[in-house]
Amino acid sequence: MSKPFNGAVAAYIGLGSNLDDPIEQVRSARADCAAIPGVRELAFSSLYRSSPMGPQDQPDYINAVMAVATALEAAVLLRHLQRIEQEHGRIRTQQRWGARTLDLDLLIYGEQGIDTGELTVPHPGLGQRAFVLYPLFEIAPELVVPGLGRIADLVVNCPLEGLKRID
Ligand code: PH2
Ligand code: MG
Ligand code: MG
Repeated sequence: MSKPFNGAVAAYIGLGSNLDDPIEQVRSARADCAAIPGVRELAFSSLYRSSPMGPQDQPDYINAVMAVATALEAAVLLRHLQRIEQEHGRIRTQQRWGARTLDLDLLIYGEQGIDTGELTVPHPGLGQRAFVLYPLFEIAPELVVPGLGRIADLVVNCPLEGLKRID
């Protein structure tokens, strides 16, 4: 993985989709994220397939993790991620953990712990979710997750739960 440019922060974005050609959703979302002004891609994981966490009456998910260098503040980056979700036809429903065309989660933003009403970083649940931890470990095996510790330790304590790398 290449290094962030001067003054930039290394951030990690979790991508997920289980509707409307999920592989293509994730691939094109990668390009959309890399095209955000003030963002540069550092690394992108393989794509992974997993059964849904949450309601089971929905299709399998495709997940990946992207590392970026960014000069944007976390809240501004989040706003761009929400815009891209909208552009991918994301419909927000009342159902928790329901199916979606595209989910972009700001997983980690430098060393920062952020907890405002709209944004919690590191992302809650990151430490327990195989579909986040394994792709993250693939691209950043030396990473220390703020507040949670070494990614290598998190991964060994997280069962694969049927997660499969698909490329
Ligand atoms: N995202 C959800 C709900 N359930 N399950 C998998 N396997 N992967 C996801 O990305 C996922 C999920 C809501 O964000
Ligand atoms: Mg999510
Ligand atoms: Mg989300």
